[in-house]
Amino acid sequence: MATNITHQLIESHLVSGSLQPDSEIAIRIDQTLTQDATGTLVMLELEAMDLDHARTEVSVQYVDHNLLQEDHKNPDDHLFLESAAKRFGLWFSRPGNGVSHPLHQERFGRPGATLLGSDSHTCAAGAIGMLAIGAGGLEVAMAIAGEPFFVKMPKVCNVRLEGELPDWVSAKDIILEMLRRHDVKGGVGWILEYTGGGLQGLSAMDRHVIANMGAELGATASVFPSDHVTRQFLKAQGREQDWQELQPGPDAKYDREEVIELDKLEPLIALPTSPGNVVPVRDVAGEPIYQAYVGSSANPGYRDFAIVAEMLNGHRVADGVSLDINPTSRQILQNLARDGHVLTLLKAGARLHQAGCNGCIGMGQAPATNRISLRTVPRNFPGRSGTREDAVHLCSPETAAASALTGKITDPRDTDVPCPPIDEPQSPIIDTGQFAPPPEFPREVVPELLKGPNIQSLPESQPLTHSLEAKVLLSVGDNVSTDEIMPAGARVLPFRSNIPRIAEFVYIDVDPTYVERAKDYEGAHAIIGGANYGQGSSREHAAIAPQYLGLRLVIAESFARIHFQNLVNFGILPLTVAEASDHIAANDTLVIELPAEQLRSGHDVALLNTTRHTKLTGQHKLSQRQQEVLIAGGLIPWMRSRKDQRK
Ligand code: MIC
Repeated sequence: MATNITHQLIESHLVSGSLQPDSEIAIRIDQTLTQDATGTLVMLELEAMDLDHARTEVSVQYVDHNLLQEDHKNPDDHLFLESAAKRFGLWFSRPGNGVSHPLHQERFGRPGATLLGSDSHTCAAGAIGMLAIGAGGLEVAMAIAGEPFFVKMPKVCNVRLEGELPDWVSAKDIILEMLRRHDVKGGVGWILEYTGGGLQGLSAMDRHVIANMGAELGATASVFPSDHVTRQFLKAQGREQDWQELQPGPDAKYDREEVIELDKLEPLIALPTSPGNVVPVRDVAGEPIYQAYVGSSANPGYRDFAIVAEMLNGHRVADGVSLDINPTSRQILQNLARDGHVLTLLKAGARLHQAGCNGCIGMGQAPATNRISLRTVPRNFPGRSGTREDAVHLCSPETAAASALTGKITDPRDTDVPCPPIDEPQSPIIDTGQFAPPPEFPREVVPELLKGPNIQSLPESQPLTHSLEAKVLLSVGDNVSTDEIMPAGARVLPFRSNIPRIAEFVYIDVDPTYVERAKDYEGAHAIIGGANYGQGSSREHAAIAPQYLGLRLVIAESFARIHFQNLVNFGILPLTVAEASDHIAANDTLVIELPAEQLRSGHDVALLNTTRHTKLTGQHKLSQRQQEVLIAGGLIPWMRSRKDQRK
């Protein structure tokens, strides 16, 4: 199978392992990206590792999430990150410069390279023929330090795009079609490789839209070929020299193949509260809306804003609708301004926000209670918008604009405005002014990191003891997202550098008594989950904060890839037990005797439910390396012990 693009990318970066699906491989990482909401911990981790200088080809620290400066916390973090970028030799993208993913694709991404990012949407860079993977911050810190990245070898699915998109249907509808077919866990353990004649009509930023939301399918990565479209994109960005061709070989083989006939697609929409709840827009047309929101890494391109402007040209948004425009980068904003689209949007009544993630992660622009918000963002997990009783629907910019015009959910094919042809500008304004390059001699420039009072060191974790006893403090259902475990939003995000404080918010909207109960209970505790536990974001806070509260064991039917690794990295044992909730309930006490020995000796782990006096068998899917990490109490103590052994 060596000739599909995915295998070409993996083989050229393989440090250890083989391409056997499900076995552990280690790959060399060329580039990393970190953003502020996860990056502060990464920088603290680099400090703990005493790193002298980034060992990658390019590492970039972006500030795009925590932009609201309500008090000292977020700006203190910005200064801390700037000092850390200088100290460790990273590029720094200043607050307001824009969202990491499109910026990275424009400025640094290159076909054929690997990218690891502490953000689940890092996979967006697959749009230009990169192997781009989202991971927990600690693994990105290791990659910055020059260590390889370990991952289970995924299977490769070929998604062939055939034909041409009809008017009013765009890239977002393609990825929503994938979510309609496979739901939020259909991609777990897979890399999706897109090929086919339909690619010709998709720009590099259209491909970004599709690759980005591969995260919502749970896929390890999404990969596109690097072709003349990619070359044109890099040329327009003044980086044609970074282009190289990347195509599947003539006999490329795949573990699975599927076809999307683009001409047959229609506008789609994901209903609350899951990106997998996809239906045709016409099924829900007519529902009154409160907000239409355009922007985020899921629809970041110039055309995604320009088409909205063209549709609104000469019109005004319906009374009572808030049209929120969130430009993804200052560069795109400048191009939209140059071409008159900003003025058109403002005249139509749009509210213009600064370039960044903003409301996509609940950092402002929360919708009113129970009112429908149509968003071009990637996620609509419960409460993620910042409003507990929210009703966020995910759709294309065309559907958002058509609905903003009428005030109700509207299939864009039913508007009386003509479908405007929009192309990406061939000679865009290029703005690199908000990127600070790494200094030549980092350590000399910033000997000490600038830490505001809200920045606290990471709590220590403990090795596995000879017997693990844990009381079940919470039982949750299927597809619980990290947004539910560790909420984001303007209220919580400012504590991303302060684990004791952010721990106060763990599971707050699911069970507001959990934190108090965990604190009152002196011993270790367990959580029972359903299928796809921990889907969504890469935030390691969803593991570290509960660990700080005493979580040592999670039993679920299955786990999302990044969260599973984050649990291991912070010494929390993830086990699967079939129909766990039939055998274990809240308040039961579970005991695992000699856990280290059991993990090392096979994939079955004997569990005792001492409340019900029953014996259960759990399974673990840990590689040998993951077992040792877990037994040591997590990745940091494991690294320390390896260092000590070498002395
Ligand atoms: C997200 O979409 O949830 C984010 C913001 O990109 C996160 C990162 C975070 O939690 O800080 C992600 O997906 O990794």
